[in-house]
Amino acid sequence: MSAMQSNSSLRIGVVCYPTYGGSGVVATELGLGMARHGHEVHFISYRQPARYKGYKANVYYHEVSNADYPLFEFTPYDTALASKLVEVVQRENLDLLHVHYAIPHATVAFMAREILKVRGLNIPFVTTLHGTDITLVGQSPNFSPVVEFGINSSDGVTAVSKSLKRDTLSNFNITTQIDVVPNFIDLERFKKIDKEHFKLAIAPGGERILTHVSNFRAVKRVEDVVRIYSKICKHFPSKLLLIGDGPERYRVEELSKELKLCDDVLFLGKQDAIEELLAISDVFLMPSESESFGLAALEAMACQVPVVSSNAGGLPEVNIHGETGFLSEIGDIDDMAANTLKIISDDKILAGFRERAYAQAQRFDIEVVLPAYEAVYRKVLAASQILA
Ligand code: GMT
Repeated sequence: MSAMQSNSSLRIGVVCYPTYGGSGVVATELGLGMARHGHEVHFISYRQPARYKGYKANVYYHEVSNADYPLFEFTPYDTALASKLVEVVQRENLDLLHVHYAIPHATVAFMAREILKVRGLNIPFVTTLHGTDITLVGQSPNFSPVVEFGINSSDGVTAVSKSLKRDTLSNFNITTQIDVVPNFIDLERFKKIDKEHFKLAIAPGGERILTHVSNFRAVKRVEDVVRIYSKICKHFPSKLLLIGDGPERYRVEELSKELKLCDDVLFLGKQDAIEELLAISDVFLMPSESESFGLAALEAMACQVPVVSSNAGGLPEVNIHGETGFLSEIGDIDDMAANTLKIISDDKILAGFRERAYAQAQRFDIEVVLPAYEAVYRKVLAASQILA
């Protein structure tokens, strides 16, 4: 049976960053979902993806070794990855590659595809654009011509929101079709669970719990989170949980000290069981400068936590103003604080926001979104077999 037929299982190579970043999480959860749907999935990266733990049927991992040599001041990872792709595609007889985050994965996949062509093999690749590869890093003159080439050379391109598609079309000279396939959520894992004892330990006086999860990069504006909280806690008893780690953490800790909030702001660092912390949260704060989708906000909503966010990028496609939470202009901390107070000041109002946040999260159920990726794979395979 040919791989383009709608019921045949595929052998898919997945290239991603293995870290806790959004693109790595989406790549891993999607790969694992595809494996559950009967496809054979091969992760190819420099480390085992953080969300891929333990044995899973139909899932394999191939490590790219970082060949060190005294001549190299910068180890050529792109070359090592392309060589690994060539090796794995041939040995495992893969049908297609799906690369997440354009830099450098799209051009590396292009390189592998061209090498394999010379060897008589036809292997198409799909590139998923995630956000900062387009809106931030990809804009740099150090990368932009290569990013544009990588996108245009892909056999299929997906973007995680309409907003990211618009940004891609306006920032690059794009000659290929971009399909929008949103981020998704596993509602079996991210759900409201009873963690009352946990809540009591953090907020013994019944205070409301506000939560922020990110990689603490400047684009997340974590300082705004603390400033928003400093306004809220004057009006309503509450605690702030800051989850994650990254370059801005030190500055944010300093700011909390300066604002004398240390007793009520808890820095929890990187956490695996985010859903347990979301289960005790009342509002999720996401004041990002730029956010192609906002996967962390979707995870919160799946746990019935309303979201107070900026209106950056794709956030309005996820967080519906006045329904699942509120949107404000980037940097408008007064408005974000006022909106949070509107939600937390009344049990009934909070319950309504919780309900609607959960209903919205259900629209992004992995079981709804995964077939859209499968459709992109079939389309790309069909086109490449016609061209071959
Ligand atoms: O949030 C980050 O900075 C990590 C980044 C990534 O690519 O690893 O996340 C991006 O991809 C996520 C998954 O598609 C999106 O949900 C995030 O909104 C996006 N981040 C930004 O656009 C800043």
